Parts: sequence; C-alpha cells; structure tokens
Amino acid sequence: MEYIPEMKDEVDSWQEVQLVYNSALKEVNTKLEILNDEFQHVHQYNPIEHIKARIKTSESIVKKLKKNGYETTIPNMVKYVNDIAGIRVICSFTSDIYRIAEMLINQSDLKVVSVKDYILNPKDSGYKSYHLIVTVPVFLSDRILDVKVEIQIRTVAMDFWASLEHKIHYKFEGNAPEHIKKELVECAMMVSDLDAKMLSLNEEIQSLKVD
Ligand code: 0O2
Repeated sequence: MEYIPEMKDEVDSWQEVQLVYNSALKEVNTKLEILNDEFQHVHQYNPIEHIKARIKTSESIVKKLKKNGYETTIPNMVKYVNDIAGIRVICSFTSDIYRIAEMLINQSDLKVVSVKDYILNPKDSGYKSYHLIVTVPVFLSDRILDVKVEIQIRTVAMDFWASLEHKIHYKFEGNAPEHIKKELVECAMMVSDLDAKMLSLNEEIQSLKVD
C-alpha cells in the first residue's frame, strides 16, 4: 500500500511521517548490515566501510517543495520528496558499490523506483555517487506501507569530495567562484584516478597467494 498520510493536525501528521520514515530507514539499515555480515562470512572481507542514515529536516523538505513549485503540505512532502529517508553507504572500492546495489535490487520485498548512476555519468560539478530510490514495506499494527528511501552508495574518496563540495555549495549559496569550481572538478578527477588505482592494487593483492 502506497504511503499517503491521513489528514490530521499538522504536528500529529509530521510525527507520523517521521515514525514511518524512521522505520523504513531501520529496515534498509538492517538489510545492509546483514549483507555486510554475510560477505564477511563468505569472502572474509567487508564491502561496507560505514553507513549514515538521516531523516531530512522539515526545513529542507519545505525548501525542496518550494524550489519545485509545490504547495508545502504533508501529502506533497510524501508524494514529491523522494529523500525524506536517506541512507548513505560508504564502500572501499567502486566494485563494492555495484555489488551492494545489485544485492539490494535483487531483494524481492524492495521495489526500485529509480536508479541514477553518477559514477558512469558524473554531474558537471564532478559529483560521483550511485543513487537508488526504493520502496520498502513497513509493517504497522493495521497496515503495510511502501515507504520510499533514497540510498546513496559511494567510495570513501567520493564521499570526501562530496562533503567538501556540499560545504562550499552552501557557503556560497550555489555561486562559488569559478576557480573554486574548476579546482573541485580537478579534485573529482583525482578522486577517480585514486579509486581506480586502489581497486587495481587491491585486485593484485587478492590475486597473490601468501604462504
Ligand atoms: P541534501 O542537502 O544533501 O539533502 P530528487 O532528490 O531525486 O528529487 P535530484 O536533485 O534530481 O532530486 O536528485 P539527485 O540528483 O539524485 O540528488 C539527490 C542528492 O544527491 C542531493 O540531495 C545531494 O545529497 C546529492 N547530490 C546531488 N548532486 C550533488 C552535487 O553536485 N554535489 C554534492 N555534494 N551532492 C550532490 P539534496 O536534497 O539536493 O541535498
């Protein structure tokens, strides 16, 4: 059942939204932890370095709705803002990103809403990351709700770049000086080189037999 909040008073509705999206985050977090534990058991290594989960603040949700020309109502938040529940998965290697994404996509209770591969197609800013929007079933006492969660999967190096770029973007309210933007694009290229070198080094190490 698609999640459509009941029309109650605003405070009560917002509390319900937070409860529902928090539950969805817990579900996805557990799925990721299980996959990581299983990977450790089978292959003796963890593809996931760490996981960060957050509920978008009401201020950011309102800002996004206004930016896209929607009225700021609770039903509009749920309908048009896909990242109220967001989870970021940080991996060591680019290959881990696709492994994790595939394992999630193959889970029968998750429905994929959209996939954006900013690793194959980086943004003009230099931003690289793999984005999945899925719905996950949340079992409440009297109904099962399909709740949207945005999953961003990226390497440690991509995450380092994105954190700094995000800070700069906010500091200059989206209008950073040209030389800073240019240097960020150059740094993004270095990040790609670093990721590629670390991956090939790791593959070489894995292929060596240690007595
Ligand atoms: P915040 O403050 O991180 O939450 P959609 O979310 O799908 O409705 P959009 O913008 O088309 O809208 O989705 P997209 O491109 O997949 O981006 C969603 C999120 O990815 C952003 O959320 C950022 O977290 C991250 N992101 C996208 N582009 C960039 C970028 O150039 N630099 C950095 N650092 N992060 C980026 P929000 O809500 O925009 O921001």
